Amino acid sequence: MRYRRSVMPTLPRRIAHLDMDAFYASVELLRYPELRGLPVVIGGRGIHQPELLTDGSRRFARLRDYVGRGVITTSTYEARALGVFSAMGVMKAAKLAPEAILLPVDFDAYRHYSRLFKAAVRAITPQVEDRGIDEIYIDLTNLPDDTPTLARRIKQAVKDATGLSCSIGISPNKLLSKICSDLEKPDGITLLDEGDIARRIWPLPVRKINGIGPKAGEKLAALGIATIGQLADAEPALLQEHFGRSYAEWLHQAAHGIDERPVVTYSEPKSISRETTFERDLHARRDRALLSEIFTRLCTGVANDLRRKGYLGRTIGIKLRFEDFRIMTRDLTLPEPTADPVVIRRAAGECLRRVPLEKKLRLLGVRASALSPDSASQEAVESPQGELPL
Ligand code: TTP
Ligand code: MG
Ligand code: MG
Repeated sequence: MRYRRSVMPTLPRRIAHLDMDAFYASVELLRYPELRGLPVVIGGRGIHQPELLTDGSRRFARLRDYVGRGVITTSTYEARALGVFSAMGVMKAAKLAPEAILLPVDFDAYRHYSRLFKAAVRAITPQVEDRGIDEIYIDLTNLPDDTPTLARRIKQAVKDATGLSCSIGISPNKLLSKICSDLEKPDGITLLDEGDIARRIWPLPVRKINGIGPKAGEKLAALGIATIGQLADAEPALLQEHFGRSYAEWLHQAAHGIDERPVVTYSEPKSISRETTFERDLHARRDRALLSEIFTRLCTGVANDLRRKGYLGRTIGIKLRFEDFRIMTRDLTLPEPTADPVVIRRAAGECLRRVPLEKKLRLLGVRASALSPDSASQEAVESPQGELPL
């Protein structure tokens, strides 16, 4: 006997793509607010670090001072107005905008703000797909509010958490939303449904479709296909001849704004741990010095992992495996969450004292759980030194 699948009314999908505005440059402007409104380029090295002068002001490097083969990671919109964009050689950019400010790249800072903005959105909904340092997809379908309200709320949450602006595109799928988020940058909200495809999407160049790279773009251009609309009109047989069946089918669907891919969420880690199996079984007393060294290294490793991933842990635990393979765990919960290696080492040490250690040990592990995102950064950014807490 066959059962019919129960028919649930499915809501039309509402998928958002959020992309931070001039991301690396905007993070730098948080610590150097005096550069707001100026053409600023990120792509320098350590020697281009701003110099703090005795009167408290800073001296910044200029593009014209640059010698070398580096490329620009990004630029402020003021620099873009002068023709300076991502991936351009810095020396070439210096010809276009010699007076533009040049700052060195600080990936740790950008990763830190990346975690902050993503955590802010995840506090609104966990339906978030991470797509790299400055962008995410968000599935809004099952949220109760209307789409413009949600878009404003998400942008405000990102602003409150980071001080940064972003642009959001919302449509029935990821493909269209990715295109949309770029249409009204910076600080934009672009809503689009199927009825808008012909007017807003078809006039755009084919390269605006995520998945049509420089090579496919050139091949399409050679076929006289420049816009998404022309691609939508192209003969399927012609596309198949030049691109093979599956890519040709995808091109056709993409040009018609069809994309069924789901938003793939990633769940936050529940714990972060490090463990090691010893080369030979160790005795708690006789191998005390070595055990202590390994134990400290594990704690430092957990602390570093927490910091790198942007979490604090409140519960610290240990795991032991004895020579007879029995496993024992102990943990304790701290009054405050931490990523401090000294605090973690002390807590783990207390756990260890609660274990009888007559037998030899095969394995030792340290774990931090009850994780929370580490958002203790804003104060430091606003501190007079302007140093990021990294
Ligand atoms: P993007 O989102 O492409 O650019 P953006 O955030 O700087 O500017 P927009 O307002 O147009 O979104 O990239 C995000 C970050 O990735 C960017 O700030 C720097 C880095 N990046 C590179 O390092 N090299 C590149 O070629 C690009 C495109 C980006
Ligand atoms: Mg961006
Ligand atoms: Mg981006």
